[in-house]
Amino acid sequence: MLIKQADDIKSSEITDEKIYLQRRRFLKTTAHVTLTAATGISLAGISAPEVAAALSMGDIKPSPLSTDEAKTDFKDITSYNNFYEFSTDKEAPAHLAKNFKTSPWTVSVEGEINKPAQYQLEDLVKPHQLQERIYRLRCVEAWSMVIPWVGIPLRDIIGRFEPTSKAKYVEFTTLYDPEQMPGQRRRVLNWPYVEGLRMDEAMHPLTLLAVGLYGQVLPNQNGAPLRLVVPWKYGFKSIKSIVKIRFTQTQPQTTWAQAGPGEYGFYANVNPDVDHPRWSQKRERRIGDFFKRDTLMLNGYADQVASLYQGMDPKTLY
Ligand SMILES: Nc1nc2c(c(=O)[nH]1)N[C@H]1C(S)=C(S)[C@@H](COP(=O)(O)O)O[C@H]1N2
Ligand SMILES: [Mo]
Repeated sequence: MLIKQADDIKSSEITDEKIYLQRRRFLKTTAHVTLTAATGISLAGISAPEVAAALSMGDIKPSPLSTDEAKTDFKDITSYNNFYEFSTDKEAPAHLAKNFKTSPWTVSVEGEINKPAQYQLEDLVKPHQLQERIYRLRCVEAWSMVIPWVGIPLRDIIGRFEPTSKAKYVEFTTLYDPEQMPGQRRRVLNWPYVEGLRMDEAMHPLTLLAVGLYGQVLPNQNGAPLRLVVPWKYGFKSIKSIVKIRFTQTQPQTTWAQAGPGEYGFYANVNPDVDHPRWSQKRERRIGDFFKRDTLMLNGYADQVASLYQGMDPKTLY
């Protein structure tokens, strides 16, 4: 197997990287810590400050692209999940993904690029690039959350792969491992889960590759160790546990568009004026709220991304 050498890492980054690795390792070996920290009950033998230090990813720069809306509770973000590889039940992934093995993690980068390679996660994501981005996430099922992600803009790593002029789309694939992912033993979806973006969407400054949330390593149920976040699109575009990134000339065949071509399109832009065939998309329930609220055009990111879709009919290219 060809492993990409971390030849372009400056020595100052190595220390950061070590700390990041140590924290990943620590979290892996103490599966209960995350929940413990969230509930405020300390683990036997580990003091509260030690837990806090272990969970913290260090100095993560807050991004000006964050929303200042109230964040959804950590407990809700990590116990109400859509992760069909584990279960179609929203409470189940938190339990079923507990022992999911996320280290070592290799991402295969392929297709229309000059530098195809198998990257170790630590070679793709440099700790000094990490930022906190607080984004709204709007699920196609009409609920939403506000999540403080830790990640790096996808565009910051795409450049290193040197896409050729033929690269028009980027396709992402989730791990296929029915031994570890019990939901994959049933054909509820066409496994592995595949998602895709047009190149300009992938290169947009808002598009994030997340490795954490609430200042700590991504919980397994939220798509550890590497997950896409595209805040102006319905949640299903934000693919979890990515093992492959492929640059293509033609539009990728995405899992949800295959499962229901009349219901889930390739673009999946949040649009209150385009109903799902079986329900309205005008309003949404923010998890933790009692009353529903209006869904915003492009999930509130229209100023930044509406220009990407100029001249496209949102009803046919949904
Ligand atoms: N591989 C994979 N990625 C996935 C999903 C999934 O089932 N499998 N569900 C999607 C859907 S429908 C949503 S709304 C979000 C939910 O992310 P969260 O559980 O971190 O809130 O993940 C998306 N990414
Ligand atoms: Mo979703």
